[in-house]
Amino acid sequence: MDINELRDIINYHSRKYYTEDEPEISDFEYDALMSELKRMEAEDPSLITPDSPTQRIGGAILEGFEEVTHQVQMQSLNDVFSREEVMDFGRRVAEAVGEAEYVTELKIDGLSVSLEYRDGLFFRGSTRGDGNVGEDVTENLRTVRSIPLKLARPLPYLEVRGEVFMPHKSFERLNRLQEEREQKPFKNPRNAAAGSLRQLDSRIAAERGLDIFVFNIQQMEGLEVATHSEGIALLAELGFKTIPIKRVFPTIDEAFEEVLRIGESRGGLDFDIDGAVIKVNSLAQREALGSTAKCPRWAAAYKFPAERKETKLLDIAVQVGRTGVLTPNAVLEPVRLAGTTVSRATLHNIDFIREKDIMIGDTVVVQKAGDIIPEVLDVVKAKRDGSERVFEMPARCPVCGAAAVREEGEAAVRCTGGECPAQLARIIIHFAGRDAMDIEGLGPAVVNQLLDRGLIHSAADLYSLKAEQLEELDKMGKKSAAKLVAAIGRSKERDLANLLFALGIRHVGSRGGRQLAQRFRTLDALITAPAEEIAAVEDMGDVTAASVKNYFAQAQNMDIVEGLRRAGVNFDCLEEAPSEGIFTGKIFVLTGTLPSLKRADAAALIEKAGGRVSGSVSKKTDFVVAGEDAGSKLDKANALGVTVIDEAELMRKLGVRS
Ligand code: 3BD
Repeated sequence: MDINELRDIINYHSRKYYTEDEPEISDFEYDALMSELKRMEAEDPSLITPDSPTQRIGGAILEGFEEVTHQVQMQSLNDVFSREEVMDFGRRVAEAVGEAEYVTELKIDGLSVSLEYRDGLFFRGSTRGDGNVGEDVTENLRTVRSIPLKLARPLPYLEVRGEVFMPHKSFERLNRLQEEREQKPFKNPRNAAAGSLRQLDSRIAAERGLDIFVFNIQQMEGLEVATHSEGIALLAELGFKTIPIKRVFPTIDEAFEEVLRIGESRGGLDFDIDGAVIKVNSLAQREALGSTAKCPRWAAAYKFPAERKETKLLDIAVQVGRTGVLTPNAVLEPVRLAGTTVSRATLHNIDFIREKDIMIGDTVVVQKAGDIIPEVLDVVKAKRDGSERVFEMPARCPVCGAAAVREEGEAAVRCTGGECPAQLARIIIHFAGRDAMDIEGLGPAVVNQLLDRGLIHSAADLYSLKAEQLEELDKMGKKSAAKLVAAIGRSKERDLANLLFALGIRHVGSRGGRQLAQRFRTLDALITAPAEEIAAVEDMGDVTAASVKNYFAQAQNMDIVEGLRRAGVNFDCLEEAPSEGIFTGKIFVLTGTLPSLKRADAAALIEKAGGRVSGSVSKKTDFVVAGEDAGSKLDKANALGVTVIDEAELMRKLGVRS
């Protein structure tokens, strides 16, 4: 088959599946077509086109996001909270333009983005930012399957606006994965979508299952429409997943009735909405109504109140979290709330319980707002019958029995047991993680068994495990036991950067581990380094420095370090020291378009001379290299008094004649 034909066929089925939710072929058939396309493109990469469905899996890794100045401002919406306010809105419209037709839309709880197409091809996607300047997130948006890379008709230019969101299904899968990787779960789908859109590595964004509803034409060349509903119909025809518009309402009262219906049915949706938007349909009337500073006068957003219910607080269960924090959780008589049955809710911390005077047996008010996790809001004291009991936070960790203490100025009560199984499992799973020691096959199931059977008491003990011991574990055969022993052995060769991250020092992430390794070169040099020297390293500060010092000051941590040393774990930075040159120790930020150098080339030149290129301007930045259309990074540099130079100046410093 001709490659163009194949691509069109896949794009057609992709649209059927992701945009219209009406697949015509099975996943299996779809995958087979994709494999064939990948094979053909691999054979001759010159056949890859920007609208190829293979270009949606991500791959580009950015240093930071470029700024995008929106040609048409991305406006805000006026919020209304009651029937009266909606009617006031309708009256103001009628006074200005007479009778008007309305449409009612769901208000998706996501993030607003702009999508731009030139000659029918998607060329840029950006966040709303402050409405005037946003960030270029094209690479991440390209991975959203419901965004067409090529329009059904090649308009010269089109800019549309839509709301990117994470469907509940994707959100639940993501948080399951976060848990498996021992990473903090996202609080709600909105935060998860925001985090995904701001990934510098688009492969991560690609895996997050984002979706979009397009709701506005910002600019269009080559076609005209007279009403919003026509505009939305046109966008659907062009291949977008559009915000559903049921019908046009001849009066504001009827539009508001639809708002109430939306509110009642919202529990049944696979995504979060936080309200409904009422809009005037005629574009001529919109023009006549105009805008205030930020909001059009022709639209109003009705915010739904968060759903709340009363139920009985049966008990308070204390959980030991992954960081050793003891959290009180409400055990509730199950209630239906915003579409799900709720039997657990957070009580935050002991201060909250005391402040609200909440007792076990009380009737409490629970709320499920934007967040998936319900919370106890308040107590209904009038419903007490005298059988209620005061709750006390346990003085000992319910898992290991070690003292549970509350640090000065913190609301959290923490388990102090350095060997608390609840924490130890977490620490060791983290130690084995991909960015840490990368021990494949050492997941939660294995770690828990090793701890339960007393085969290990710390990460250092992993290195004395024998294949015969591992074979005894559930679901572990001879082969996987041998593999695991080999993986543990290989981890001894990991870089100091990975080891530092693996140790789980508070505030030291994988990036921080790398910075520390690069700077101090050996673990022993870091252990003896004064706090000021640590704080001076890029990405570090006083808090991290104190945390590093504190970590190595603890006897049980040094026991682990010594255990690792005895096991033969590498304590050195293997990565080459950054090249020495006139820019050694200097941090650069690139912004705007340089006259002749590509960004990557400028970065390479700087790094070759020993400098580092960072994505954002801070007090630690030494030079900002600014080109044409430099935006907020330049402003920030000026505000912080950072030296700003141009390409010519950079070349002079490098001793290159231009
Ligand atoms: C939605 C503005 C107008 C084009 C301005 C009328 C405020 C977020 O589903 N229509 C929608 C949705 C949002 C919209 C407009 N229609 N603006 C709309 C919207 N169906 N969510 N928004 N937004 C989008 C915002 N975002 C961040 C910060 C401040 N405002």
